[in-house]
Amino acid sequence: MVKTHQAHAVLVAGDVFDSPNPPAEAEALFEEITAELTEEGQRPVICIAGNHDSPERIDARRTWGSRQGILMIGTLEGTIPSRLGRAELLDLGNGLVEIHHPDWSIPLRLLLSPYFSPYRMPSADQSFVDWLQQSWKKALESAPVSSADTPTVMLTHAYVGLDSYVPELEEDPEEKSLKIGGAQIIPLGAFPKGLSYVALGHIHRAKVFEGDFLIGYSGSPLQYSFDDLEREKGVLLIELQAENEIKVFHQKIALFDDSSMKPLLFQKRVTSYKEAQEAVIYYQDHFLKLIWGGPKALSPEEISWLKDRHERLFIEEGIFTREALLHDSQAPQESRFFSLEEAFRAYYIQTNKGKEPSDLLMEVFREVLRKAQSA
Ligand SMILES: [Mn+2]
Repeated sequence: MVKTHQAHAVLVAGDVFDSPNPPAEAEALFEEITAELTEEGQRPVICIAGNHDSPERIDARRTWGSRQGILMIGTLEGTIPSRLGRAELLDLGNGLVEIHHPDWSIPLRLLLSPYFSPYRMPSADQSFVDWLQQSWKKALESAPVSSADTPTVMLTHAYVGLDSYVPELEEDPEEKSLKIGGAQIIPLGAFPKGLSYVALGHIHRAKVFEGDFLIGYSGSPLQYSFDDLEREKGVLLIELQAENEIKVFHQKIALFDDSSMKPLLFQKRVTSYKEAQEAVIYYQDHFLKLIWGGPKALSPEEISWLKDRHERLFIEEGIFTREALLHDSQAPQESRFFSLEEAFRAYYIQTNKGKEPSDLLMEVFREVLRKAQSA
């Protein structure tokens, strides 16, 4: 993709990893991919930490990829390497850097603002947003004046809230929320003037806000959960043009247009056991969620048949209402769904993305049930 569209640089707005302590396998994959993206130092790859990352761990790689063209920033402390593959990197302070690449017609300024937990704020005298805003302003204002044709792009990981009620973005369920309590919601108006573009990370769906300048979430390039089924996964291609004034264009590049990439997840509603069996065979190579819409619940034998044939299968059973069951003359009087235990199990599966409750949880539930019934 970077080759097809001749991207000059790749910006990764976090999260880099899913956890503060990523497994070795994830780190190896990351190293492999970034190395491929840079094409031997040709194309800078700049990553900042997100809320899932350990800032210190990302910082530990600050100089690791300098010769290859990879810059990783976890915090605003510490020194910035002076090289980025074939490019020269100038540290202008407070997260502002300037990249000079021998093949580029203009330099690029980047305001790097890795995710910062409000718990780390030096003092409580200011609101988190005010404090962030001040640090961004400080970075831009204390830097030497740039030539008029140097664009400044900001890279940050944040939940952007809307000043006026443009439809709100939903955070993805598997993301650690940044909007609970409201302290970490960054209003669109908080971003400093003088930027050409703000590249945001955190929300899995692509979204570009147009105002004084563009502010955009590229969204995650891949699907990460069954709540993330949108097939329009990809990246944003930002084109910065400097001819007296800076023009910015953006274009959404869908990953699945590239034939080597396939969607990972499928969700399918089935209404008969036969349909469920067919889906399980057909979608062997994917994560599959079957939403069961049949007239009565799948039997434990049917469920185990399906699960035995698919390693990455999730089954979501609807809760059957008492009425629906009574109307179904086929339903035996002592239907499984009349038991509270089964209703709880079905509810659990429905609200936990197809995950079965653990034996321990079911045991606790039965215990509570016994106490309630004997009370
Ligand atoms: Mn995040």
